[in-house]
Amino acid sequence: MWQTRKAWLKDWAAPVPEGLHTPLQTAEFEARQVGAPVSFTVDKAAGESYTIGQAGDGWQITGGEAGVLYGVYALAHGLKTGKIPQGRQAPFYALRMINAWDNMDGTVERGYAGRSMWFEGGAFSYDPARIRQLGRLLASVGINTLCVNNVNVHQPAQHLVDTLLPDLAAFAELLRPFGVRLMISIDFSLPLQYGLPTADPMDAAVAAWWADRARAVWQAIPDLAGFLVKADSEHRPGPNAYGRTHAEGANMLARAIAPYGGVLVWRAFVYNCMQDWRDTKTDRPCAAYDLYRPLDGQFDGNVILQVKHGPFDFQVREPLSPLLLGMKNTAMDIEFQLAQEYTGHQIDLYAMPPMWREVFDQMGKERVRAIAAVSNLGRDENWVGHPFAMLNLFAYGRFAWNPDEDAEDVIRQWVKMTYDMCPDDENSLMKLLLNSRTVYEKYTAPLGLCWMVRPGDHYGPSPYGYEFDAWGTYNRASRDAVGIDRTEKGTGYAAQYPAELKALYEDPAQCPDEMLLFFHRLPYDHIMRDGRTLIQRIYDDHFEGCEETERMRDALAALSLPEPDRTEVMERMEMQIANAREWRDIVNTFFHRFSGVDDAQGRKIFE
Ligand code: GCW
Repeated sequence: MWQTRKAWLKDWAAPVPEGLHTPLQTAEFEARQVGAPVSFTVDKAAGESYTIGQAGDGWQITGGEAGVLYGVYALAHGLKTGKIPQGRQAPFYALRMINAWDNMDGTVERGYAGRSMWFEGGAFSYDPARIRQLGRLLASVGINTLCVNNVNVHQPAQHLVDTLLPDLAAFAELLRPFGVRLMISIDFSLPLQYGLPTADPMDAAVAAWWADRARAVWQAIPDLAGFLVKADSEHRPGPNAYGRTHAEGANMLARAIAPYGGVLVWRAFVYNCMQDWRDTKTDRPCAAYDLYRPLDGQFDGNVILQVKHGPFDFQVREPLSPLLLGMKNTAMDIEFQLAQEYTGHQIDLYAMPPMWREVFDQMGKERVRAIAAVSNLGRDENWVGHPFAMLNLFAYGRFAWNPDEDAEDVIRQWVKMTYDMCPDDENSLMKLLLNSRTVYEKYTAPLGLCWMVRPGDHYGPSPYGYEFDAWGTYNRASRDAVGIDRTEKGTGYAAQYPAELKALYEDPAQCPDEMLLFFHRLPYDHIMRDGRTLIQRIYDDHFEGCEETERMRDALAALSLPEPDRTEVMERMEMQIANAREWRDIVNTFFHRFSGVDDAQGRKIFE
């Protein structure tokens, strides 16, 4: 049988027994492992919040039904890290979601940790003990909602709203004692599969059909959180086919589920994926703002517009999506991707907290009403493929609860809770993780240029792989220059930002280096703020990034990591070094061939 053997769950390795039905029962069970007496007072009105106090030689936790469970995990974590939360603790976002991209055939779209934990062969198929462990895993970092199926809804997942409802309900029951509610992704055109001639959202029969489905769904799972929809995006059906707006499409569904308290999460990841690369006017990052900004204020109260944090698609470096700053009258949530699709496939190290800190600092936590992240979990024994990839799930939970978290502090907490190491080792691992994103960024796509990955699987370099394709993903590198002018003189993208940011991005002398080629098309001899030329900076970053991966290996080898983590980590580190070399050599050769400029330091660039 599968067992938890590490992560911060290492103290919680005992199986979770059957027969727990409520978060309070789970809290009482978990409390037995704290090592001191814990008593609970449940005050329903307190919801997810809790307070931890000392009581004699033990502890007293007061909170709402889910709150006491969060409280017991916080207590256990606090005993381990030396930081027990003081005063009343409440989550900043009420809806803290994981979006699984699990398909019912058992595959996971962009999954790097094995097959689905709950689907196989077109059906629900799981080890209940592991699903209970999953509940504990999610609850222990405060995640309260799990969308179980891929936003690309393939058959038979369409039947989650009818014949699969009993199975879905049984699955929901397993996670309920952990305060985790389910959500499902639905296909906008579903009525067509059921004999209706149209899926037009303004058609009364369509609306009635959805209302009827919603009734059946919530009858089976009264606490279902809602529906998640990817519509008119990457060939998915949507309201556009009927000449309707996304507000009309979303509101029709929202009204069907409103009587049951359901939320309709509508993804804003919409762009022309059939672009002609010859067309230099259309600019994919503009797409979402152009589409949704005019609809601001038109969405019903239970619609949440889910916006990816950047305007492209989870690239190594992107500016904040301007939609997140521009929609003032629409409830939104921000979507992150824990699955490392463009950030190293859970082979290369890429700790996300520094990125999230930047996002929240720029956006302001109040701009969104909820938070979602694409899952990095799978059937692998260690859940996430790379033992350190667990940090991202842990940290996501922390930021979802409190978006004011400090990146370094969260990483340090995870290290402390995961490994028993001496303070020097703890520090060294924390620093390595904190820096891992910068290293990855250096050896991959330079200065905010996106899409230099291998098409399809998105691992490894292919600087021109997406250049003559239909996805709106171009760097337009030539003999003289590289990048796309997204200022007002160019595609106009920068104008989607508030004035101050627009001014910053429009001016190459002020634009942050890491975003320079996202906003500007520049010649290779452009002088950067530090005096280096653009081409030299590209070479330097690639050589340095690659050298840094070798230093990371040495630092990791010196740590007292337990097995099997040590072996897994070191094996993946070798793969990361090989990947970094490939990136370095291909990207440097690519730009050397175009520019004809040699490296000022005479390092090896292949012909
Ligand atoms: O980046 C793309 C991924 C697709 C994904 C899509 C999305 C689920 O490559 O695999 O589809 O984003 O977010 O909808």
